[in-house]
Amino acid sequence: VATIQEVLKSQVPQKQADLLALKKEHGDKVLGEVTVDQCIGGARGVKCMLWETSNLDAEEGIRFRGHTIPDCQQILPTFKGPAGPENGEPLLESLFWLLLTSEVPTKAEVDGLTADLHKRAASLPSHVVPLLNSLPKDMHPMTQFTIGLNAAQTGSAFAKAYQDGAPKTEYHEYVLEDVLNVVAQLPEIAATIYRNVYFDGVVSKDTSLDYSGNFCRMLGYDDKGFDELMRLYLCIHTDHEGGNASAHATHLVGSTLSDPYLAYAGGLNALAGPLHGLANQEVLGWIQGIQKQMADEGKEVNAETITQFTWDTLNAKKVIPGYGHAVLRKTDPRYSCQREFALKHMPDDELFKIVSTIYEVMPGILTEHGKTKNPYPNVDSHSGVLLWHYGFTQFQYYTVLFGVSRAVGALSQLYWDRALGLPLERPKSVTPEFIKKFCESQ
Ligand code: AMX
Repeated sequence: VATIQEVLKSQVPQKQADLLALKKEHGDKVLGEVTVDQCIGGARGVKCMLWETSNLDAEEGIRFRGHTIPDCQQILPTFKGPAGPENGEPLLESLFWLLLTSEVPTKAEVDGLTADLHKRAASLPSHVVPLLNSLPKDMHPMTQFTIGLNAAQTGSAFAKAYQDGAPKTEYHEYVLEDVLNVVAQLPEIAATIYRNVYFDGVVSKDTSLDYSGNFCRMLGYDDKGFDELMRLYLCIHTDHEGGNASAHATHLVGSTLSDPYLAYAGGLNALAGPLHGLANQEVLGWIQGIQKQMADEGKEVNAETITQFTWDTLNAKKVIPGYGHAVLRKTDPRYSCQREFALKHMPDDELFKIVSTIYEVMPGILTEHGKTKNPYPNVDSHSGVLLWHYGFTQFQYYTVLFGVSRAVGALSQLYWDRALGLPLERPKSVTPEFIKKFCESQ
């Protein structure tokens, strides 16, 4: 059975040659132009970043190495073994393999990766958990998460190799070590925070399970339904092409040859913003806001009262969390697959019914409001209600789960950034005076 390191090693020379050939043949072609609106408006739609692992289509949504989420549910190995929805959701390790190598792994290969990650988890530096234990319980879990990951950076193989004078051509070998170690170590950092903030601080492992199952035990959940949810959750949050803030931040920081620990800590800080990953906590807060107000007013939460509450939010100049997207123009397939999961496992859940009613009315309201380019729900609109169903109600923590998953996509790409020798990222900025002068001279 091949290891992921062996598969990657055999792929690197060809990929390097392919990229060189692409540059040589097409290096001077124009991919697009940049308007003043785009320059001022957050570079929306500007094609200026290479990303291997996934691609996002505005209508169709995400493809991981060319595979949609429903494809992945058909072809990737599951906990029970062979691929296929009858055997449950894909394993995170299966998707990790696919994102890194672009190949669909066998169950034996995935099991090898699971065992390797369990082994690597034990190398979390011994000062990290005591440091996490010392943090104030009211510090936001995402802040604790980046502190934990930054602290684990003392174990970086790449940082050491760089100091020891490793040649450029070998960087990616050390980066791969770090990428695997970070992914392996994040569950313990994340679970320690959860157990510290909300419970007794005790983290128990079960390495007879897969990555997600073991993570659930570490968080303190022992429920096969929740294990399956976590497998799906961790798969769908991994990657969303390169331009989103967490992936882009990881890529940018890594381009300075910061090691994968520091680079992904940058990604986590971006994920912690309410317009990005923190939206999953905001959604639950928003729904609770409706529930409380309606309870106070003796009213039901239904299409009519949700509509009123939505307008109140919009009129207060706030966004509706979980709706809208910078690229997508249709319902996010990550939303749809979570909805499928809910319909299958919890069709009568009260909160799910509220989320469904929101989905019925929100696109119409946002369209009438007339601002957002995409009135449909994104991934964060649905994830919280599923967690809540299994008793995971500490929604201030939800973005940490997103962060465990996003590491897999952002760091798979970071491996290829170094294997392909991609350079320091450094776009050109311009002053308002420049724009004015330049445009007036046209
Ligand atoms: N509610 C209210 N207004 C919204 C809105 C929403 N859900 N989504 C967009 N708008 C507004 C914008 O604030 C902007 O208003 P402005 O002109 O006054 O500045 C206008 O509509 C145009 O925005 P856009 O081009 O449609 O979106 P964008 O690319 O600038 O931003 C996003 C995308 C996701 C930040 C935005 O849709 C938003 O704030 N959504 C709510 C937060 C959210 O769910 N974030 C999670 C996204 C997924 C993820 O990263 N995990």
